[in-house]
Amino acid sequence: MAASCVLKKSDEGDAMNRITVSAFQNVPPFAQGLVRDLRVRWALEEAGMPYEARLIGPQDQKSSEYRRLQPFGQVPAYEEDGLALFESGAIVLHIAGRSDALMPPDPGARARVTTWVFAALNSLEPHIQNLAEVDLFYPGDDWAKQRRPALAERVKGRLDDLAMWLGGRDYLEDRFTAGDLMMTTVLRILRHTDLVKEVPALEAYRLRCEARPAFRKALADQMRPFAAGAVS
Ligand SMILES: N[C@@H](CCC(=O)N[C@@H](CS)C(=O)NCC(=O)O)C(=O)O
Repeated sequence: MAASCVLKKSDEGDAMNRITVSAFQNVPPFAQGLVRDLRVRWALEEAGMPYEARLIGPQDQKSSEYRRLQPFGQVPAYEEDGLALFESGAIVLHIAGRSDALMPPDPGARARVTTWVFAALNSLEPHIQNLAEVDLFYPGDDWAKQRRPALAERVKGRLDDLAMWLGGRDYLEDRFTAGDLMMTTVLRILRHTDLVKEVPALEAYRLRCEARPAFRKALADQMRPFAAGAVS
């Protein structure tokens, strides 16, 4: 493991044995409830692992101290016992590896969970994110108007494929796992559209996962600083 991924003893201080997750002090309304620390908070709640949020702003994002935790200055970054991780998928899988609540003990079933986490992040999120960026950041631009139909078609195709997989089942596998957690947070990125609502099985799946107490708690904890009007 690269030295920059492991905090030295002298850096640990009272952070020893504590889990810390970075999150933004404030974000615009379109991003509230979508920031990717939600995935990590949710996983920790499902696993029953206490943590502290480290709220950061633009200056922190640029600092060399924070870049040691997250090379791109993004959230979430995760610190635990001298270990520093970034990338929400990697962090969720790390947590899932330690909790049956997110990943069953059978090796084959664990590999299936990993597969679904990658599917959410590689096969759905890029298309969904591209569409969301066009809609949210460039709605009036001619190039965006020309590009949007093709992006939306690609997303619809993926959503239909996912609904076909789900068929009549409640979760991607035979129970809730980290794969469902990740998939739900990816589907949420489409909340400014009706694309998920238009596929009733997927909408029911999203609502089923979001009804979990761990999700409600994680979401409330992400939103609280925004509601309090924290400034960065
Ligand atoms: N692939 C990364 C993406 C992280 C990411 O995009 N974070 C956003 C918030 S949701 C961020 O920090 N944006 C600010 C920036 O990129 O400067 C992950 O899943 O952790």
